[in-house]
Amino acid sequence: MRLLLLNGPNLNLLGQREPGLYGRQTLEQIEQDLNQRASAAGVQLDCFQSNFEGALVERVHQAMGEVNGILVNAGAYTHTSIALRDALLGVAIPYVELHLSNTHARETFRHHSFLADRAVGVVSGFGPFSYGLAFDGLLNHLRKAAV
Ligand code: CA2
Repeated sequence: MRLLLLNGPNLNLLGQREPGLYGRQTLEQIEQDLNQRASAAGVQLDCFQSNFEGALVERVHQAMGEVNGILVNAGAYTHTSIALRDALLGVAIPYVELHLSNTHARETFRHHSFLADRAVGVVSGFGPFSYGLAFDGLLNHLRKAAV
């Protein structure tokens, strides 16, 4: 089993700014924690972060035929990117959308997601713990589907 973790714009700043909103863990620490969870579960995890929409789209294309599932925190592109939605639907890889913050408790422009309606599920509001919850949810979904 191979999973891909995708992080979108500004998430490379995690741990350095706005700890009240996004927590104190850096993206590197979050990726390390998730990698530990993955190896304990016998799963291979690839991690990719970009501030560029096209780079995220291309990484999704690369995943086609190689990856069983995608964990995606698309950051602000969640609320704007039809291109990322089209890429995820185009490769037909099951994905879980996740957010550190509860986007529904924030500005109204964060309430809409271009990814959520076709996701296996959405996890939002648990800080860095959202990544672990999303990982468990996706893995459970994929293992159930494989039986
Ligand atoms: O809550 C989330 O995970 C978000 O995806 C974070 C995005 C935001 O646009 C989404 O609405 C919800 C913003 C990521 C910005 O990350 C920063 C981290 C540290 C300092 C500044 C920005």
